[in-house]
Amino acid sequence: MKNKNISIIGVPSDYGQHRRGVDMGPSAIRYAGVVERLEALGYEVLDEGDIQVKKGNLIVEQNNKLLNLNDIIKISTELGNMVENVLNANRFPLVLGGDHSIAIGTLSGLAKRYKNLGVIWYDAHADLNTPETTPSGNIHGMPLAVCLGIGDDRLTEIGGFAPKIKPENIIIIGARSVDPGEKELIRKLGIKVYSMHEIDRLGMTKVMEESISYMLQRQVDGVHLSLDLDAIDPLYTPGVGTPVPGGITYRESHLAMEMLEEANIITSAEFVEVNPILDERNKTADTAVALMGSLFGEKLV
Ligand code: HAR
Ligand code: MN
Ligand code: MN
Ligand code: MN
Repeated sequence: MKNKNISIIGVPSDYGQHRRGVDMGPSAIRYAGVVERLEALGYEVLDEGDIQVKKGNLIVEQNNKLLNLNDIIKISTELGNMVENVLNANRFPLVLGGDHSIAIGTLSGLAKRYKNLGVIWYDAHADLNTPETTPSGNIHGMPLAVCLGIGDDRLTEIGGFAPKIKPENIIIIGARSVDPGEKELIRKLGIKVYSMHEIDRLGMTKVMEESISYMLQRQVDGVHLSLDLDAIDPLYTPGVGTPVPGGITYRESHLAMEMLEEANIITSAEFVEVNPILDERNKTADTAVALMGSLFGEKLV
């Protein structure tokens, strides 16, 4: 990584989905040794602490297509400002979730700086739902659509402008649970997707080679890695709220991170959906930190 100064931002939010515990994700990742791991690689790591998130019982309303909207607006706005400040200090933002709705905040901060941002969305899901297509009302199924300016204005306009990113600058890797409305949007917008089918067929090496050259061809001014731990097979990351079998392996994921590091294209990252309550001995947070090791240049030998 070119930037040797990393700022860690924790976002202990579980407002984007129904299962409690993902708000403890940042703590679990810290316990798994993220700061020490990155410092050992020669980075100057500053833990900025957590974004303030109100604790309490989530009210699960029926027929609500935007659950916990107001809390998510508040968290996203604060996170966007924080990410912007970190970029202004010329530091690398490393955001720890929290459920994937936090990407709305991360991207709103990144988009202030990067006008042609590339996004690698490493996920079992496409997160392209809208209030019209959502099967759950959970906002963690919507952040990629929101960043494209599609969805409720109160979310798309966070930070004061929309859209944050262009459809042709996105690559989704690991998809295997995609809703009908999301499939339609992928086709309509021509979003590049390497589903599990393409990963099986081409192998991760080719998938990453193609992804890296695609980003270079797009002449992006930065690349954000949004890594949802459920992209990886639940064998290795059981501590996620919406596990889907048939995922990316542990080694394939390391290979992907190693290739991104060699290509030197990543300018920000977030690791989301770690839920310690559903986990086995902090395995998922350990995997997250191990993958960060590879992303930031750790070598096996
Ligand atoms: N697509 C489903 C929905 O919208 C499930 C989304 C699950 N999401 C995540 N994020 N874990 O990737 O509710
Ligand atoms: Mn909570
Ligand atoms: Mn996701
Ligand atoms: Mn997911």
